[in-house]
Amino acid sequence: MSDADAALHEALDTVVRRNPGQALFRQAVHEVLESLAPVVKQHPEYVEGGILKRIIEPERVVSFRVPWVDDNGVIQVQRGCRVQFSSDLGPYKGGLRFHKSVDEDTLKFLGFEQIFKNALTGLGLGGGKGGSDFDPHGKSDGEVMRFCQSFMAELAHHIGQDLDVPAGDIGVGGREIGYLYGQYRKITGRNEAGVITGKGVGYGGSWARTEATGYGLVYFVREMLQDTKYSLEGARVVVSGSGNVALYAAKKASQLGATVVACSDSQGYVLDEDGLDLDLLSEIKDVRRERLSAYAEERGNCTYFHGKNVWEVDCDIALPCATQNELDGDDARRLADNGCRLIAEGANMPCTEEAVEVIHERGILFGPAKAANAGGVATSGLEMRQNAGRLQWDFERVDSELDRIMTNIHATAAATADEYGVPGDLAAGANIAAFRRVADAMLAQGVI
Ligand code: NDP
Ligand code: 2IT
Repeated sequence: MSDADAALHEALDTVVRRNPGQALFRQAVHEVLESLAPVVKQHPEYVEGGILKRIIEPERVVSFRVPWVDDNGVIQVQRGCRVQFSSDLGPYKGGLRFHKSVDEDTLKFLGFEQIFKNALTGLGLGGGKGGSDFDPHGKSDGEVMRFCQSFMAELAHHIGQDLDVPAGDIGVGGREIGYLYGQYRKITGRNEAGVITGKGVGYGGSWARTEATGYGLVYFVREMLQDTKYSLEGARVVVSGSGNVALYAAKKASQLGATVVACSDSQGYVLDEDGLDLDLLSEIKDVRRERLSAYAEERGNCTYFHGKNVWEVDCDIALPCATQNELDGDDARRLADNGCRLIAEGANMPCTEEAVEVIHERGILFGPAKAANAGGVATSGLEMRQNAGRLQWDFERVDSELDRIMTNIHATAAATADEYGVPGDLAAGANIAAFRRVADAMLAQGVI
């Protein structure tokens, strides 16, 4: 075994030994290390500089109690956490997830992914992730506000515009960001707009941040389809999820001529052969905060499948935009059998390792999350720039900057895949390009 292979094995063994039971974190690290052999062989300085040993250990993990009072006057306690993974390229940057499944494993996997995704944006952002096992479903506005305030009462001690800049993720949208930012201002007594991104456009937010992840995903898909005989025009598209990423991916795909026939939530999926009515979907999910079943009831002439798997719907393009490991090997086989040509990840790590193998075997084009969904955090980076300059760009400017960044990420991943002998493998290309940026910054800054 070469020194490079030995170092890669040792890094994965260390992750497994040091983080017992943390299967998601292991999966995320394995996926990256697996693609690094060619680059680590060519650059022995990465092994000598201890890069692999250092990059798998978060710089800091903060875990804290979050007590809050529900509408019945009963005291509830959640656990909050922030994983500050890497600050080699800039302040820690990454979203907050509120979902009942959140634990340290989830946040380490997401924080690890974020390091590389953020490196690809080229905007000088480190990697982090945070959240809580709080479940916003069915909670009143007052309960959500009190929870956010309690969460921020502790988190405020650990973040700052030059230190760590959170944003949204599952269960954290515009409403939650508003409550979190308000509480940060109350605690610090300062207007420090760049401390959090995804703010409303009326109080320091950026135009197009809400749309950015979904729009960016579809710009990336457009680039993937260049020089192929396929296009978004006339394509039949399925998205999973019906939250922020899914909704705006569906919107941009339809603007570019595709028909988006299905989307889902954790309880089932809706099939609408005429193409989803995205205004109605947005009203039901975003404004009324109701379930997807309500869409089917109001829309009529479409079908809601309770408890069923959205990947059984045949399509040309599949965009998993819900959560991790939501598309497995069998789903990938079924999609391939049904003629699917392209799968691009809007969610973080939505395809299992087996699914990714099947996707490669069956010759389906694959857009990996770190590259394909980087538009959200890239636009957060643009929001930080606007905040630093105390100015606000218009929608068109931010959107065209987002398009340029996504086009550039695609070109970088493709060129790096060619350079390292894995042509067409955008996952390997993205991992290698991102790793090189972070590793070079780590070497330059010494052992810290
Ligand atoms: P939202 O909370 O807006 O929406 C999440 C959607 O996914 C909902 O439809 C939800 O259904 C569904 N979902 C969540 N958990 C599960 C589950 N365990 N099984 C099935 N469905 C589930 O989140 P976002 O749209 O912001 O995030 C979606 C994905 O995109 C996540 O992986 C996130 O990390 C990633 N991402 C988000 C970015 C952003 O800017 N927001 C940026 C880059 C990536 P239900 O309501 O029934 O729970
Ligand atoms: O997974 C992600 O990239 C996000 N949830 C967005 C992070 C951010 O800081 O905008």
